[in-house]
Amino acid sequence: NLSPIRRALISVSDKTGLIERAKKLVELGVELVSTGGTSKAIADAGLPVKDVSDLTNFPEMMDGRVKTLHPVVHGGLLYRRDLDTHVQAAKEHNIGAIDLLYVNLYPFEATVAAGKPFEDCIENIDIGGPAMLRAAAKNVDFVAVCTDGSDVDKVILDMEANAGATTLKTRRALSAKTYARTAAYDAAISNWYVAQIEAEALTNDEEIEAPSIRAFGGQLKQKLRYGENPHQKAAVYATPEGRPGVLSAKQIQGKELSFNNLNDTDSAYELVAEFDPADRPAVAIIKHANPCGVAVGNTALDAYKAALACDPVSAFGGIVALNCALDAQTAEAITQVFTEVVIAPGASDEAVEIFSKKKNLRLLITDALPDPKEASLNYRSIAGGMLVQERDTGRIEMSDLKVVTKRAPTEQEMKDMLFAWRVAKHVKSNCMVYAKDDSTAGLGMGLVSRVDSARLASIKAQDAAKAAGWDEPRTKGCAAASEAFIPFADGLLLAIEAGATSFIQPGGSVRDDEVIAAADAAGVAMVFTGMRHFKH
Ligand code: 93A
Repeated sequence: NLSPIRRALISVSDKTGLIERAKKLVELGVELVSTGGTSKAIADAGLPVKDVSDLTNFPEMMDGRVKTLHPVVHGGLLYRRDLDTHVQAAKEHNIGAIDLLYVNLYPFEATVAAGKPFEDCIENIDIGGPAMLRAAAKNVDFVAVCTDGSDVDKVILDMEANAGATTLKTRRALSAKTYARTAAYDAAISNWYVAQIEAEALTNDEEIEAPSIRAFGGQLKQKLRYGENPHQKAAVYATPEGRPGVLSAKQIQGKELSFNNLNDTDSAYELVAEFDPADRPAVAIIKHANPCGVAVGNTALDAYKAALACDPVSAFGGIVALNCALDAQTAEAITQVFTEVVIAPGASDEAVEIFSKKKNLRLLITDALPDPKEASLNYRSIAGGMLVQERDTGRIEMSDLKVVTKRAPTEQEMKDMLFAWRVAKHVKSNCMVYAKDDSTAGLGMGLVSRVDSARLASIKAQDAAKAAGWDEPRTKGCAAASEAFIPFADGLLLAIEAGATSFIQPGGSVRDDEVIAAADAAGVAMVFTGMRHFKH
C-alpha cells in the first residue's frame, strides 16, 4: 500500500506557495526535477533542483511547446515498479523513477476569461502538463499526483506519517481528482473553441451546430450539505462559462448556501437582471424558483416595497435580488421580513452593518449582473442522459410587438405589458402575470392549464389587496402576460374579469381568431410577441 517518494517532478505555471512546499520535500529527502521557469524559481530560493533537460538530454524547444514530452519523463512516471519487464526496460534506457508529480497547467481558463486574443489562448493550451498528469494518475500504485498546492500538502502529511511514503488511499483520491481536472481543462478548451466557431458563423450568417457538442466540463466547486431534500447527497459544479451570479458571488455573511438557496438565488438574479439598472432599480422576490413579487421603482426601497406587496405571505423565507447596490433603507426594510438570501451587485457599508444584526441572513455580492443577452448553456438531466440547450436569451422590445386587436394599447399599457412579459419569461409554465405601474399585481405559475394560472393570479391579487387593506386588487387596469400562446378565450375572459385591459402573448394558436375576437368584444388591447418563453 505504501509507496516511497524519492524523486519528484515539479512543473507549475502558478508558482504560489511553490518554494515552501519544495523546501518541505527537500527536507523529507526528495530529489527535485523541474522545467525551466519552475526550476529557476526553486534554484533561486537556494534549493537543490535538477533540470528536466538534463534528464532528457534535450533542450526545451519550440517556445516551450516541447519540454517534458520524452520517454525518460513518461517512462519514469509510468513503469510498474513490481514488474520485472518494466524495471528491466527502465534500467536499459536509463529511466529513473518519478514518484511524485506536481503540475499546475498553463492558465488556459484565465487567459480566455481575460479576453485575450485567439493566438494567446492557443499558446496557453498545455500539452505536456496534462500528458504527465494522466500518466502519473494511471500509475496510482506507485506515483502520487498533485494538481494544486493543497494536494502537495496532503502528500507531505502522508509522508510525515509514513516515513516518506504515501498511502494508496491518498494516491487514489489524487488520481481521481487529476482526471477530473484534465477533463475540465479539455472541456474548457473545447467550449472556447466552439464559441469561436459559433461567433464566426454568426458574423457570416451561417448555421450554428447543436449546443450539445459543447462539453459539460464542470469542476467541483463545493460539496453541499444535501440536495433538494436531506436524504439526497449533492454538490455544485462550476462550468467554464463563468457567468456572474450566485456562484461567482462573494458571501458577506450568513450560513452556507443550500442546494435550494443556490437554485432559487440563481432564478432571482437572472430575473432581476432583465431590468437595466441604468434605467431604474428593480427587485425580485423568489420562492421555490418562482417570483412572488417583482417591481421597478424610483428607489430600491420603492421597488422592494412594491414587490413585497404583491404577495407578502409567500415572501416569507424568500430570496431577494436587486439589480443595483443594496442601500441602508432597503436593507432595513428587508430585515423586517424573514428572508433567506439577498443578492445584489454591491452593498453600502451601512447596509452591510444593518444585515450584520441578522446573523442567518445570507448576503451575496457580485461584481456584475448576469447579461440577459449573453449566450450560455442550460443543462438538465433525464434518465440516461442530459438535455442541453442555449439559455433563453430571447428578448422582446416595444418595436417587436404587433397589435392584433381593434383597440391599440395606451402608452402605459405598453409599458405594463412589456414589464409583465419580462417577468413571465422567468415564471414556470404555464403562467399568467398581471402587472401594473412597474409592479407585478398577481402571479399564477407552474400550472397544467393556463386558465388555472389566470385564476391563481387573480386570487393572489385579491389576497394581496386584503393584506394591504386596499379597496380593490391592483389588477384593475392591469396588463396580463402569458409566456406561451393563449389557446382558448376562457383564460382571457378570466383575466378581463380580474381587471386586465391589455394582453401580451406570443400568438400562434389555431384559435388566435377566437381569442382576438373575445378581446375585441371586451374592448381590451392585445399584442403578439411572436416569441414564447416556456420555462419548466
Ligand atoms: O508547452 S507544453 O505543453 N509542453 C511541455 O512539454 C510541457 N511540460 C510541462 N507545456 C508543458 N509543461 C507546462 O509548463 C506545465 O504544465 C506547467 O504549467 C508549465 C511550467 O513551465 P515552467 O516551469 O517553465 O514555468
